[in-house]
Amino acid sequence: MVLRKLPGVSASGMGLRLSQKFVFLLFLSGLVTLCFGALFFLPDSVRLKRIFLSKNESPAVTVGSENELSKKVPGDPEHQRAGLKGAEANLKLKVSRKPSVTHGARTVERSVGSRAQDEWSPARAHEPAARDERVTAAAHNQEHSSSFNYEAFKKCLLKPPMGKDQGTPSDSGTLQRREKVKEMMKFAWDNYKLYAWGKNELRPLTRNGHIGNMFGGLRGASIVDSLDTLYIMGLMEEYEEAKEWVQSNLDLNSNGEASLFEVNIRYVGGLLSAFYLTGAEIFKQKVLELGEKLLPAFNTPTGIPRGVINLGSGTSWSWGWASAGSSILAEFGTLHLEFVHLSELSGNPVFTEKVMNIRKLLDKIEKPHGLYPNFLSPVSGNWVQHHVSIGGLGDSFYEYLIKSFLMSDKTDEEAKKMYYSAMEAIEMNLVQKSPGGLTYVAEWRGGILDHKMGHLACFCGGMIGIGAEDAPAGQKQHYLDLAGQITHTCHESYSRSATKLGPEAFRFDGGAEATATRLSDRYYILRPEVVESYMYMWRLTHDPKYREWGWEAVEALEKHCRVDAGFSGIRDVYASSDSHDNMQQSFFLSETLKYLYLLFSDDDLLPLEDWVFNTEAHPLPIIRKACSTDGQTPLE
Ligand code: DMJ
Repeated sequence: MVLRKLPGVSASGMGLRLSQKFVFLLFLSGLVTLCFGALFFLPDSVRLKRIFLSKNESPAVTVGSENELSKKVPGDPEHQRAGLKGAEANLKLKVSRKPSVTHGARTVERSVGSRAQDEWSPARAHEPAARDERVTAAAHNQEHSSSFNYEAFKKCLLKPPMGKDQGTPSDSGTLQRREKVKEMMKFAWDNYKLYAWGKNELRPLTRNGHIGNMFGGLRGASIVDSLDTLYIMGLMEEYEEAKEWVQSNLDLNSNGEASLFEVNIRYVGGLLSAFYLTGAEIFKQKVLELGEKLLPAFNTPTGIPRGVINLGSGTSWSWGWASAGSSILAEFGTLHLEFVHLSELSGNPVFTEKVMNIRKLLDKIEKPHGLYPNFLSPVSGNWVQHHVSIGGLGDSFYEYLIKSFLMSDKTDEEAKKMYYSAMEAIEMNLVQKSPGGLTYVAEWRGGILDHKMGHLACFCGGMIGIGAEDAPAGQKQHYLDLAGQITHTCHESYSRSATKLGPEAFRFDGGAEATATRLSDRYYILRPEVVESYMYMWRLTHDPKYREWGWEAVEALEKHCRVDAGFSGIRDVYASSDSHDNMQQSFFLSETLKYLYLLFSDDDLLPLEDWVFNTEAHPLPIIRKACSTDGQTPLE
């Protein structure tokens, strides 16, 4: 090769300069590679975040994609259960994985959200900040939790939790119905015990257990979810078995990815209730241990937790199906009741601080038409998408506002104010009357109404009912009427089907009146929301129709969902022959059967003057300031 001579530069001189440059460049790139390499190969790869992101930032790791989501059949239990399936493997491959469709949550929504933006390889090691916080909380809990005085707490209750006679109704017809519900619980429990003991749910057709991925490797969801139901129903042998399992087998040292929301409402809620009802120390010990493990989820720039947390490392992620790495209103808005009780039991304010921070942010942020959209960025603290719903993705946030007010012995004025202004906005923008005269709550997408109501949204009859008492002047009757009308509509969605069970979603357009128009909305997975509203409306009005409607539901469950080895959801409530989904959901034991049992009991069983139910129907006591925390000054 002939080198053309550059002016003033000899051939050998030019060669020297070129090789010098080459060596220099080589050195430079080596240096850069070394620096980055060192960072990546440090045992804690999270260090990168501390260099490139702000102090509390932890990168959004997306799990799943909307495209994958829409390929699955929503009624398919595998789809509903998909959750974090294959999470570990997929994350290692850095690919989008199956979405979380936490069927059990009111956050279930299959068609919203866009493919989330970033895909990160998550940190596998402990994040030191998370670890430190856990260690501090654990130390604090150990030091202070023994100061919670259970006997003093009991004296603070206005009435005995179990009523004067376990809520036994005086008329024999109602008693017989209640006995039937108890028998259903025993049947569901016995089969779970026989075929799925220690697993999360029973698969009644194949007679085996299901573990799933929602609980981050925790086991025994049906056991923890059932503790209080068994106790309330007086199934004491079964309750003792459940307690013994918690004592000997509930291992909280799992290392999987869990839905923060699901673990909170089922495990934290279940253990808290079991402790408050029975006083058994083991439940308090376990729930405080679990509460500590959830704390790192709040380590985001805003303190709004992400949806998924690794219970081992404390690292958290956003759901892949959630718009642009956002967090879900119904998930981060459904922690308040349990976290306040964690502080109450531990004497450690950190739990309350975390949820109060969420509350403050939501109170301050601008709301379109006074409405709360379902997706919020945990990084910027801004809404990500203007989809509003009192059903999936939004629901229990509203429920926890009014229940926080009630649980605070009506002292939490902020929760009260936020609840009633949210209700006003909902009434103004979402509440509709169908051509046939049915009142329903539509969904809102950037100002456009979607005339559908999900089964999940049917809880709001009960919620609006219990909120009526403290409504702004002159509105009490209005709210009671609205609660009654919505509960009536939800009952219609049941009575218009062949099975007398309601579909997952029903519509009010194209001539539909409370019926599902899409095949994919026709399933029923043993959900509680409709009977939940019957129970509250019964307590508030004593209108016998609510007990009749509850009994219709019992008969339909017996006819269509009872199989040889438990209860199962069905795929089509309009079909003349049943196709079962092979899943006995844990919320069937914790909620559906508990609400039915309470519906046929006297009001003094878990009186509403003393108890609020979390969104998984676990009763939590109202905190009376005079008796709070130190437990020293009980009301007499
Ligand atoms: C339950 O896990 C809870 O009620 C939750 O708030 C919503 N979904 C299920 C029951 O449908």
